[in-house]
Amino acid sequence: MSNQYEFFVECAPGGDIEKVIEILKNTMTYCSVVSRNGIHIGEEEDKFIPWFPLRIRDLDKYANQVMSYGAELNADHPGFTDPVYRARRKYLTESAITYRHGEKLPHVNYTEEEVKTWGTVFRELTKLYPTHACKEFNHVFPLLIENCGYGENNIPQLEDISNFLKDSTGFTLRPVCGLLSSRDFLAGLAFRVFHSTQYIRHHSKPLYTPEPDICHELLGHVPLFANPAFAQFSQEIGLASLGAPEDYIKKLATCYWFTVEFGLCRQDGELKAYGAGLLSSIGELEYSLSGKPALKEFDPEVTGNEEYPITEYQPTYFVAESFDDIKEKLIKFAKTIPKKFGVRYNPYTQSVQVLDSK
Ligand code: HBI
Ligand code: FE
Repeated sequence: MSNQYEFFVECAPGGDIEKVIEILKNTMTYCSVVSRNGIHIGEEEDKFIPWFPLRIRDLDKYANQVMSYGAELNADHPGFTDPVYRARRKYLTESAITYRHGEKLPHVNYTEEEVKTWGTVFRELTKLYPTHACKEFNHVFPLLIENCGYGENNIPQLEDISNFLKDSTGFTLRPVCGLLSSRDFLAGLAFRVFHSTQYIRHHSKPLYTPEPDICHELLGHVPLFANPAFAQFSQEIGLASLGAPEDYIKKLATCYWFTVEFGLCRQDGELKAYGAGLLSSIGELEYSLSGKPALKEFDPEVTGNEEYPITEYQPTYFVAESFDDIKEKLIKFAKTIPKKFGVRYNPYTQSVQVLDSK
C-alpha cells in the first residue's frame, strides 16, 4: 500500500532487544526478526528440508523436469495424430530444455498456421477484455501491443516480453516445455521468474487446450506481471513455497490456482477477472462473471483447502478486494507454514538468503 513502509533495522547489542521486538510486533502490520546467525540446511536432525533454488541460476537445474506433455502428447490431445504438430513440439521442447539462465530467449519463427490460431484466440478475447478484465490488465494490454508486438497477426516473442516485464517489475520469463511440479513452478516465482511455454495449441481446436500454451501465457499471464502489486503477490507465493512441506505446497498451489489462474476481483462495485485461466478462455471468462458460479472471499486458510476440477469450468471463484489485500493475507498465511527458517530475497544478487528465524 502506498502509505506503508518497510524498514530494515540493524541493532547493536545492548538494551532490552526482546522488549523492543515485542513492541514492534504489536504495532506493525508484520514484523520479521532476522538473525545474523546463519542456519545450516542439511544439519537439521529431525526435519527434512526439500532442496530449493538459492540463486536464479539454480532454476537451470530443474527446468527440464516436466511432469507431463513436453514432446509426449496424451492420446486425447487434439494434436496426438498430427506428425507435423508433434515434430514442432519436439523442436520446441528441445530448445526449452537446453536454455540456460542469462541466454537470449529462443526466437521462434511461427508458421502461418500457428499465427492464424493465435489470431483467432486474440480476436475473440480482446473483444471481451474491456468489459471483463480488471483495470490493471486493461492498462497494460495496449503497452504490450505498442512495445512487444502483440497483435492479431503476430505471435510475440518471449525475449521482447521478458525485457518489457523486466523494466516494469523485474519479472522475467524462462522457456519451459510442459508442466512442472507445483514445487518447482512456484519456486520460480520467488525469483520473479515465470516459466512460459512457447508452443501453441493444435489448429483444429483454436478455442481449446488441455495444457498451458503460448496463448494462455501471453494473453492470460503476462499482462499482470507488469503490475507491481500483482508481481509482488506472485513473488510472495513463491517465497512462501521455498522449503515448505508438501501439504503446504499443495495449499499454496491451490491459492495460486484461485488467484493467478482463476481469480476475480471487485472494482468499483463490479466483478472483474484477473486470473490467467479466465483471461485466456472465451467461454470461462464469460461464465465466471455470469452470476452462476459460487463466489467466496479470498482467504488463504479457506482457499488453500478448496478442491477444484482442472478440466471443467470452476464451480467456485474467490474474489479479491485488491492485489495489496491478497498479498497481505498471503504473507500472514506464509508465517503459519511450519518451517525452521525464513527467506529474504536479495534483488541485487537475485538470490535467496536463508534466515534462522521467520
Ligand atoms: N507448470 N509449466 C507450467 N505452467 C504452469 O502454469 C504450471 C506448472 N506447474 C504447476 C502449476 N502451473 C500450477 O497449477 C500450480 O500447481 C502451481
Ligand atoms: Fe497458467
